[in-house]
Amino acid sequence: MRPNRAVSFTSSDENVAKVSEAGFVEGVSPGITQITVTSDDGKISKTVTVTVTCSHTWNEGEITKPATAIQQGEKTFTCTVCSATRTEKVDRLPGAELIDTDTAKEIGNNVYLILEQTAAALVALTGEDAKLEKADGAAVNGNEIVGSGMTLTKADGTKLTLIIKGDNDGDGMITAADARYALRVAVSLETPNDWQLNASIVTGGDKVTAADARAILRAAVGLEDLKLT
Ligand SMILES: [Ca+2]
Repeated sequence: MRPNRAVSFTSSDENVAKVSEAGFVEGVSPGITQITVTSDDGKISKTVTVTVTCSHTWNEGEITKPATAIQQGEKTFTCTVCSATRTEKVDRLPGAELIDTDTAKEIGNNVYLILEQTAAALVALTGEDAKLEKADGAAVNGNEIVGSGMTLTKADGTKLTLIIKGDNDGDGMITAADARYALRVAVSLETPNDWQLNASIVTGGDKVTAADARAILRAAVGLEDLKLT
């Protein structure tokens, strides 16, 4: 009887899978490799394709999109073995219940409201321990309309700066005075702070222009509703 023919095994990519002298295949990392068995005299050769998959060991993940009061955030997990990624949604921050997401959006800690609300109504929405202050730190009377620049502090300490689009003087109403101020900003006669700037930009972009002043004036006389930009 003839002894078994001697053969050797090779893997075309040992970073994907290795093969032992006896022909046992061991996966190394996800990918595709060719395992070839060749007789020592070189006359006979056979190749099979081996696909190595990863069962994934996820890391602790990192925040790739921070949650805000308006939008969910995103957390991305990376497999420590094969570097594949997956994402999970992160809950919105406290304060979201205040906001009609169809008519408001948030940038950073500034919450943009465009609905007129009294201070009492807003505080009632937020919780009885919420505190509403004017931009200068003065208390707000419950019957006052919420104005731009007011700070809403929730019971948990979350602070939100409220902005009513078009209301750049903080009285909660859109008037010719707001339009005039926007025009003065547009021609560099005034330097707005952050909330005044945000309240004045009503037609898009990142600068106050004459178009913003015009839109605010039209809103003041009821010709136009200001939309979030
Ligand atoms: Ca105003």
